[in-house]
Amino acid sequence: MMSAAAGPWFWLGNETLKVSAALFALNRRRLCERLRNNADIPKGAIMLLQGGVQSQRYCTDTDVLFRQESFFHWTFGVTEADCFGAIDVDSGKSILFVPKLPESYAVWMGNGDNSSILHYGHAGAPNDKTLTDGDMCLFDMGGEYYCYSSDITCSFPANGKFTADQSAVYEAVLRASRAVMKAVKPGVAWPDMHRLADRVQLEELKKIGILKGDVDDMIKAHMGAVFMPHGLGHFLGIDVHDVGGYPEGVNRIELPGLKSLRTARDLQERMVLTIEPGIYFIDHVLDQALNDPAQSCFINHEVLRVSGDLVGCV
Ligand SMILES: [Mn+2]
Repeated sequence: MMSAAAGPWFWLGNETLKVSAALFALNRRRLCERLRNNADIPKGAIMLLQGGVQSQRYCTDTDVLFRQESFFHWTFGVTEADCFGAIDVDSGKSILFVPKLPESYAVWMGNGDNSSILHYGHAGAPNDKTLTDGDMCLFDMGGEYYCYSSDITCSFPANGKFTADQSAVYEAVLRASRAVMKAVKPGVAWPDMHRLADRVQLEELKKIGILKGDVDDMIKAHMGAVFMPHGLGHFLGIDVHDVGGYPEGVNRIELPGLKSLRTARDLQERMVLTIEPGIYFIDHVLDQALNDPAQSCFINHEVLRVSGDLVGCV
């Protein structure tokens, strides 16, 4: 193997093997040479390879464990799903086509900087960053028993001890969670629970000093979605994001944050939902807010810069 060669490599950290990207460049060169020496291949041939496709479990939004298609891996060494690759056989020039994902699709598992990326860290794109002192860890996980799902998200400091900033943000999220727990009951509208969590978190961020101004005005400016750009929670059942969120007559609320809710229904007895508020410091979301005068006026820029970097997510 061409391990530890110069240039980019695949590496899972610590004592694991570094595999140089040069290996795949070599594979492509060998492939082109063979094809050029093959009388059946015409001049000017272009080879197009399709990488492995990410699929979902039946009609759910749960990903099936992704593993790259073997020929594609040999040729390009790409771990991501849904790519294509083209190679000009004569020149050996290759082009990799990667799927265009919306900026907001960036996971619920990570550490350090990555923990504020929604849906980061799965088999296809493992969270391979080494935990360092001072990092926050976010685990979004759950066991399944006899096909019934659970969802237990937790945040904790990697070194076992919160910094003052981390603890303040953690407490803010905990307060939001407790407030919703107290208010939730049959008959309440789920979007109102999301709004409640937003309000508590904004009040707390104001206390911490990251935000300033009137909380009602912040809500009108959709500041909640800057720090919690996802829905408050979702139905749990045989699917982790269970069905029935938008039956006929229930419409999605097309507003920041609220539009991500997986249901906008009034709650009924026997419904099972997760309550998982969170505060995330996501660079591209914060940049948007900082560039929008209607939102940036609520942000204490200096405090955000310092605390945001230190906390990442809770
Ligand atoms: Mn969840």
